[in-house]
Order: sequence, then C-alpha cells, then structure tokens
Amino acid sequence: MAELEKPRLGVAMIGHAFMGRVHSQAWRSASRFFDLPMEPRMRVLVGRDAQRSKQAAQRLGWVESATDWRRVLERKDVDLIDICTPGDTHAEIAEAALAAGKHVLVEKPMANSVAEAQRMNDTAHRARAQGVHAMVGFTYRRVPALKLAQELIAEGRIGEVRQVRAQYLQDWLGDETAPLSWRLDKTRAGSGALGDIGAHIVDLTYFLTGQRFAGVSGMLDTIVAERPLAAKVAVAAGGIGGSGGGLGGGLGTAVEEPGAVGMGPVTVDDAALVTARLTSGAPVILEASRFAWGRKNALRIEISGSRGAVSFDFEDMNVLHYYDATQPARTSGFTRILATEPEHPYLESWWPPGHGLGYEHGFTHQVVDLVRGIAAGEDPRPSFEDGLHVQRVLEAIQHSSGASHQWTEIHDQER
Ligand code: SOE
Repeated sequence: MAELEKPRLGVAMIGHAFMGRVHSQAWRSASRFFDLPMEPRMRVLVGRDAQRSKQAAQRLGWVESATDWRRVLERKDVDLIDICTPGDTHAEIAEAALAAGKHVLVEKPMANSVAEAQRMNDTAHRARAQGVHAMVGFTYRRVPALKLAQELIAEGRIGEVRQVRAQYLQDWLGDETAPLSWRLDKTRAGSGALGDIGAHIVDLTYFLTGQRFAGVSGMLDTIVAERPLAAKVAVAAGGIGGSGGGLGGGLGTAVEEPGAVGMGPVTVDDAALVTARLTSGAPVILEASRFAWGRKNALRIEISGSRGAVSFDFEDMNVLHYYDATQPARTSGFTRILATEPEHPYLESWWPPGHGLGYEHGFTHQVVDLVRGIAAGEDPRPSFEDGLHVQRVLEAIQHSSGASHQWTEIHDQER
C-alpha cells in the first residue's frame, strides 16, 4: 500500500542497443531490490525505427515506444530522460531535456567535445536552480568492490595516494575483419578506445583518489586504418544508432550502412597510452585498448599509497585486493576481500554472502543513487561538472597526442 503512495518518476529512454538494454534492466530492477523514495515508471522507449523500437519496448519492459524524442519532451508524464545514444547526440538531447524541465541521465562520455560538455554543464547549472538534476553514467563507480576501494582510500587506509596505474583492455577489434561501426567513426563517437573505455579509468582515478587531473601526456594509435563496411549484417537493436552492438551484446557487430560494400576508414584511436599527474602531483599511468587479445573487459586499477594499496580487476569484479603496509612483513600480503557481505556498499539489498553480482548491477545502483539524489534535491555524482572534467582530460590527451606527446595542463574553471 505504502508503495503506491510514493511519488512517481516517469522515465523515457532514448536508444535501445547495448546501453539501452542494460539501462532497461536497471530501471526494471532498482525499486524491486532497493527502497526508493520515488517509484520509477518506464513510460516510453525512443528509437529511430518505429517497428524495431516497438519490439524493443515490449521486450525490455517499456509501456510505449516512440520515434521523436522532441515530442516525448513535451509529455507531462515524463520526468526524466535517459540518453543511451552515441556521443554526437548527447549535447542536443540533454540540453533540450533540461530546458524542458526533465532530469537527465546521460551515458558516458558525456559529450564529444569540451565545448559541448561545457554547454551541457551550464544548462544543468541553470536547471538545478529549478530543481532539475543531471548525472553522467560512469557506472563503474557503483561496482561494490570499487566503491569499497573509494571508501578505504577516503578513510586514509592506504595513506596518501602516491601512484595510480590503470588499464582498460578489450579485444573485440583485434580481428582486422571486424566491421566498421559507429564506435569507429569520430563524428559519432568523438574518439575510440580513449572515450569509450579510457573515459572510465579517467573517471575512476578521479573518483577513487578524490583528485582531479592536473596534466597529461598522451599517445593515441590507430592500429587498423580501414575495415569492411559489412553490408549483410543486420542492425539488431539500433535506437538512435544505439549505444552498443547487436542483440547478443557484441560490440563489434553494429553496421551503419546496410547495403554498403568495400572498406571504410577508421577515424578514431584503437589504443591510448597516457602518463599524467593528479593535482597533488601523484603520477598516473593509463592504457586503453580494444586490441588486447584475451582481455574481454579487463578494467584494472591499482592505487599505491604511503601506507598500503588497493587493486581491482573487473574480470574478477566481486573482489578487491587490499594491502596494509603497516602489518609485519613476515605475514603481510594483499588481502582478497570478497565484497559480497551486507556490510559492503549496495550489498544489503542483494544475495547472501558469496553469491556475487555482475555487470548489470552497477547500472541498477546508478538508478538507485540517481532516484535518491533527485528525491533529496541534489545532483547525484558524477554530475555534469564531474563529466566536464573527464572531457577536459580526454581532450587534453588528444591534443597532446597530436602535438608529439607534449605535456598538456588541465585547467578547471570552478563556478
Ligand atoms: C558503458 O559504460 C561502456 O563504457 C560501453 O560504452 C563500453 O563500450 C563498454 O565496453 C564498457 O561500458
């Protein structure tokens, strides 16, 4: 009974490929597992193609489908727009949604350029004064083991941060016959491995250490310059280009131009290598690659401090390794913490200890924090301000790479 009295939060989602599917799962599950102050209602799914959007809406649990996101912004029963489309559409949709008084969740990276991200942040700042909130979908912040790492670092359990080393490795482009997709097109994706997966380790470094980046030196490489246009592969779950691959969730299978033959240019980076410094001066080394054979989704981050270290690998995502350097050398070593106890972040609502969570749970936690933030009248983190910082780091890396790896400072103008 009490459930029915909760205020409703009408949601519209744009795009229904990889990201749309996992976001739908999050909207479906959040209030079933967590006690939320508002009840999300999955009102409408928006995609380019009417038939495919209708099918996707039915399959993913949305009441209706639509093809014109602008019309959806006019609906009184829609309070929040969840943007799961390629990066080139983020700024336009987010700005229009915020101006129409709708809360916004936008997939990462927030935009394709600093100029766009800056505009989005300005719009979000104005919207906040009207009680309208915005958030960027850096979902890995909500993996329990990584949230635990952030808490341990904030509690001083590794002392002062001295060094960060992070990698995000995948291998779906290792095969040079893998077809072109929007993720390999600079005008749509903004960048390649850098923005798609490198953005996550930039954000995680910022989140875990609590420090922004002060400067970077970057090297971007395009390893395979041309790929097949792949005429015959159908686009399985598009949305507005969708934020991901086909129905099976593959990242490399989406095709932009059915009927096309021959080869097309890859206009983004395949791999990014970066050295950087945080505002404290602590050095950082980052690597993002979609050519790392055998590494399917290896997001690894290790932070060494003056009194210990934390270490994480998404391929073993329920585990955090913690090293306490104050322990006697004779018995010291990394402690393997299985972050599945009710005492661990977000775990109070899930399974008994040891039963583990998966990729999709981070997205459910993202919805939980977003809804709680909206109800409390706060911008949940990562805010558009946070997303803008990440965008500045990405652009500085691109600039540095194009200028013979020149050291490039990052200047955040605080409001
Ligand atoms: C979404 O958070 C995302 O960054 C995808 O866009 C990437 O392609 C995926 O591999 C990691 O997660």
